[in-house]
Amino acid sequence: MIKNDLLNEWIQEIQSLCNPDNIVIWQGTQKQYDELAEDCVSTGKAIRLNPKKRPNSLLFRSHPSDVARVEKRTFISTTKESDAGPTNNWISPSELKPIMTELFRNSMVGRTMYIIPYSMGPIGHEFSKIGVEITDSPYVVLNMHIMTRTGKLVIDLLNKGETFVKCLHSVGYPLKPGQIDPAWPCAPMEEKYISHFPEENMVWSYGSGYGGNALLGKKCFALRIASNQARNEGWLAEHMLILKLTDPKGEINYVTGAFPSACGKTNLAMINPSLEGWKAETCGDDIAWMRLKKDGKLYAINPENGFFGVTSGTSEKSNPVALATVKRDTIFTNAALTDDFDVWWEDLTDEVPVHLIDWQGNDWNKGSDVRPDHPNARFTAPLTNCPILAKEYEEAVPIKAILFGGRRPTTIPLIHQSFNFLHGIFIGSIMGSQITAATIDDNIGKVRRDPFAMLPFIGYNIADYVNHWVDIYKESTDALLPKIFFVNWFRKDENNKYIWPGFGENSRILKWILERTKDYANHKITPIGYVPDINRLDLRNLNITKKALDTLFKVDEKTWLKEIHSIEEYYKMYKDTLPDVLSNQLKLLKERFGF
Ligand code: GTP
Ligand code: SPV
Ligand code: MN
Repeated sequence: MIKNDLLNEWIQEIQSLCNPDNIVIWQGTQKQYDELAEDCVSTGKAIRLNPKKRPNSLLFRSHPSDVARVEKRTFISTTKESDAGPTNNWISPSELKPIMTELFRNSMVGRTMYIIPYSMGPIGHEFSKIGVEITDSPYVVLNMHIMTRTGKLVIDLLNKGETFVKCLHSVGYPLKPGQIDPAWPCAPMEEKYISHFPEENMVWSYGSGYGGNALLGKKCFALRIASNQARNEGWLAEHMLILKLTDPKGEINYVTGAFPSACGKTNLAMINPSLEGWKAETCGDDIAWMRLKKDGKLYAINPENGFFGVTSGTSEKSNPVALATVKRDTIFTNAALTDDFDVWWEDLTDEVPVHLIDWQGNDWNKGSDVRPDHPNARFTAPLTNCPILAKEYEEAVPIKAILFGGRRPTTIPLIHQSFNFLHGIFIGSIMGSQITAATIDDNIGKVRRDPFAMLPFIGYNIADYVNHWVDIYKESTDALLPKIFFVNWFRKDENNKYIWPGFGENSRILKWILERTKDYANHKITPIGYVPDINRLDLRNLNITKKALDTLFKVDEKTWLKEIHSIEEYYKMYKDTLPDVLSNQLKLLKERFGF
């Protein structure tokens, strides 16, 4: 039993509402993990992978309707609609709570209810916060065990009366007596609700078992609820990787990067630099909690304890570090299964296997026109499996540069730097990117604005969010704050092929960025910001044509005139709440172009 009155009252309330058969408190031990994993295998929910090839690893297959986050069914429930703002789905708590209460009523009949106390951030760290997830999904329990810090030390904090974020989750599939449980129970789309009540630091998630919909410590708490807490408490909760870089002279710098879902955070966080003498180490790959310290610098920490990474595109060539990370102790979701009980996904090997079992459990033969893995198939692996995990991964580290980025086949150069922090906020606000398979959407591939890579994750009004960045700026100075950059690894040529080789070659751009943080004269001035002077970019041993380079760094007036019109259209969503910083910066941009 946990000795925390608030928690116990809540557990009792949920128990009588959801009516589970059993209750288990997650103690976070390896033994408990192994037993639950075995239980999932013996009940057909998971497949144990070949222990000789991939020790202690499982494969889960989700229901075909439940394969990614569902933004249409994600809600910010505040008393006032204006507190959710123009980018969020809003329902008032007084309307939403009765609907969801009826869904949760008896939703855990025939199931076990797990109580998972967890810490986002190292247990007891000044940046960290506690959450408790109640769930009826053993898949969620196993994943939360890897993705967060669970166990006795967290329970000790709760025993001392520590406050916590209440996270309630049910797959929404109660079992009648004798009814057989499907491998991946979930509710139909229109019954799914991923709901946030920031006024109560509470999350209610019903009907989905997948990723960010269900592992509530991740996007729901560490971004949507935490962004709210961050605004109230004067810090930032961001969708960012944290990377440690050591240059050939031994100088250490840390950078963060905000790219939308499935746009390269994990890959940059695990970069294997092609530039000789450079060393990269991972601090975090998806979320950064950042605070100004007394020295005026911005410090970042990774609140997570694991990786929930995209498998697609991950190979020995593109990301050997990720492959080493998932060698063991890993949960795979929606990858294909090989004949010798290992996993396979698109691009893993040049040689495509002759026969596989696809992610839906069907036979698959080489040459088939459907892919055997799901495009949003994922791995869940502990941070400590990462061979290049930075020794400071449990510390807050000072950030020299913030990279924004997205998938833009046209318009945006490979790299440009903002003139200053406020201009950087503008660049963050206009970020665009192609929609990826990380969310269920009919428009995959279409470019949409995804400000700060936070469109689906800002837990409050976007105008207040932008102004909060300005408030952070006002607490410090340009000289001390990180320099802000925009990268685009995804520019395409007329044959629809990526122009830039990406991955390890991105180290060339990182080198230029760190030089810029020291004001080296390695740049050219353009109306949108500083771009590299090609002669000062380290392109040694890189096979790239002059034509490709020209395209990668081109700031084309006609294209930008269109882009500016598109930004003006987009900013209309703010109505009369457009932050001054954005209208000022847009005006300056037009002046620089002479438009
Ligand atoms: P989330 O976990 O959804 O937040 O995604 P992420 O931002 O961590 O993206 P991730 O690093 O997993 O990359 C997503 C996809 O983009 C993978 O298929 C990668 O192989 C591909 N990718 C990553 N970096 C690059 C790059 O530099 N160039 C190219 N062409 N593809 C990349
Ligand atoms: C993302 O979509 O940004 C992810 C995967 O990191 S999920 O945890 O499902 O949100
Ligand atoms: Mn992400």
